[in-house]
Amino acid sequence: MKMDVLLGLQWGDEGKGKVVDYLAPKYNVVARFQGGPNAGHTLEFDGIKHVLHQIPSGIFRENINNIIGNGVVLDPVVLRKEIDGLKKFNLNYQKNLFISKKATIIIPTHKLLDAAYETSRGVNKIGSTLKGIGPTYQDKIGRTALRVGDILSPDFRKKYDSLVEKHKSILAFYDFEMKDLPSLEAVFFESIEFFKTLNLIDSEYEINEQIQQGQKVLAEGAQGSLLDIDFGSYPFVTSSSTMTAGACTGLGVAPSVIGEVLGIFKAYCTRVGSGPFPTELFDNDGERMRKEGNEFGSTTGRPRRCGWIDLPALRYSIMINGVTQLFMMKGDVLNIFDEIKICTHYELQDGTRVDRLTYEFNEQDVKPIYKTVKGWNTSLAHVTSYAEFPQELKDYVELLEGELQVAIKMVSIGPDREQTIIR
Ligand code: 2SA
Ligand code: MG
Repeated sequence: MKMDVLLGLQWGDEGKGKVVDYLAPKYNVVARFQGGPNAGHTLEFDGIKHVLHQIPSGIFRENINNIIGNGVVLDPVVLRKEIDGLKKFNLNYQKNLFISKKATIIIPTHKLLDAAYETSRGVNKIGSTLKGIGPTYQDKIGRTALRVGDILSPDFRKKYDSLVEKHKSILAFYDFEMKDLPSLEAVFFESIEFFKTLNLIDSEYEINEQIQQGQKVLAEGAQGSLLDIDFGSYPFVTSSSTMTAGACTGLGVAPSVIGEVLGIFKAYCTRVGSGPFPTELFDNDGERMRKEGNEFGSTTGRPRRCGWIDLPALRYSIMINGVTQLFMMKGDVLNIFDEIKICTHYELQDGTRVDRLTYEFNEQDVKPIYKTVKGWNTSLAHVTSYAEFPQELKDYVELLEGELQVAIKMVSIGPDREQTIIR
């Protein structure tokens, strides 16, 4: 009895939502363990496109229990909107959505603080989604946060007011405008009333009991390994543990219970927000990639930075997560290129070649060293099996697999559930 973990191996937006949706029938439980409304997991089926932020991607299957774990930072206002957005699908979320009482709550001033901190960083801004993620995790670690269970306490308003007082003094220090606060608070407290009607549970018991009963659990990661608070390009990271270990602490599941670790990566790279990105393309190829891949933030709409695949970065993510299976997404986006580049090493400023993401690596601009391969340069619209792949695409997949030393079990060649090719 194991819990599988599904993670993004790059900077997020690898296509995790699509894979969870595809794999969901194999699982009884899908659980989110970190992040919050900064995430945007896009699902497409039956001609419908839907973006989830905080709700696990198993929500569209009625026999799957969806758990929002203790490691998540949850915005009640966003949650209410998300649930409203699901109404048209006739889902019975009262039956299959459960929220940990130990998850942390994002309050309106967390969002204001996020903006105040970003403004104060000037040119060194993180590129935060401004959803309040960093300040909320700060309060969690600082032991001052509000948790979901607190909303049921008669003291909730008191606890809230005391936290807001602290936030206001910080906002005043940054000279940050607070005039929107009363209207934000009105919506927040309305959403809290709605929140009380949801299934609030001690999800660590639920999840461990499900595992013991032989139910199959999938932990759904958000963002990506290269945005991890410890191993990402600090400080240009998100504030949570986005790796396999984070699934243990974010759900209350022992490391010995981890089964397969499914690593999701794009056939190229994207990054939204600031920070190092060695293979980033600033030329027309980058622009074409963005257009072809529709690379715009699904939460903020920001254009994503685009570049070629980065093997040292992928190897690093595979190592820190113990990845056992790889899933390559958006292979079809590379259809437009005559030649495709694969970064195999980096060259440091002193001319040495490395293939590791060391501390020093993050501190300087490094030059990517590429191997160039021939592209397939043809549409994959009618491809339904691996055997039908153009030879160059097969070569690309097999080359990556050889370099990464982990099997690529699935290649996605389009957004629809049907365009998912199993090897
Ligand atoms: P934050 O808001 O504090 O977590 O931002 C810190 C950094 O983490 C990045 N980040 C993300 N990167 C990719 N995708 C994310 N989700 C959305 C999406 C993002 C969007 O699916 O497209 O819509 O812009 C995500 N969330 C956080 C962020 O860019 C910062 O670099
Ligand atoms: Mg996303």
